[in-house]
Amino acid sequence: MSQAPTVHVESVDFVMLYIVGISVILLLGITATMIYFVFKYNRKKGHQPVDIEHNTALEVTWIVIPTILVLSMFYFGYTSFREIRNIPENSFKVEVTARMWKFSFKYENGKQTDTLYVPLNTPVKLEMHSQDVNHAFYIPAFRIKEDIINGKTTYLGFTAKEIGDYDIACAEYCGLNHSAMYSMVKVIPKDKFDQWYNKK
Ligand SMILES: [Cu+2]
Repeated sequence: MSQAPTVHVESVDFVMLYIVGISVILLLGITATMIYFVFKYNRKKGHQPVDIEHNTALEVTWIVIPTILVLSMFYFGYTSFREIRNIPENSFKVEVTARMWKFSFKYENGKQTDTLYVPLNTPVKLEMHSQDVNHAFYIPAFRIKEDIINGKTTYLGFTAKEIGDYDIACAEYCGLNHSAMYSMVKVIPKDKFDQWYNKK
């Protein structure tokens, strides 16, 4: 298997697996217990029910364990979110413009493209704005997504670790051709990128 295309992939995938894993264990455990109780405690003829008022040990358990689980989900989610939002100051900046129904990219030297070109192993900061309605910038392979809101600049950052072409999609319904609003990010080696970037 090839390396993950950005460092965010592993932490986002870990949080995803962690939450889904816990949910599956709980779903199976609760369903099995429920079915078992249906048979064990079904009402039998002549049975006198016992009135149980409370059980401190049980109540403490079902408060403490779920609280720890939920807090741990928050912790892993928050630390990976912080990692994604922590964009180095010296990042290579690209201005992203979204409009119905395409993205365009403008670089600091004035170059403009419909496909996003970025150098390998270099932190990139996307400064995004919309010319019309709300859109969202999504690179599934990098596990990053952010809204692009009219009248406001939002941003995203990543450092590509693997050469390749990756899809960019609009992830906010923005009208008739929303489903066709795709672009591509091309990650290329630094020397090749510089060649392309400095070509008039
Ligand atoms: Cu859109």
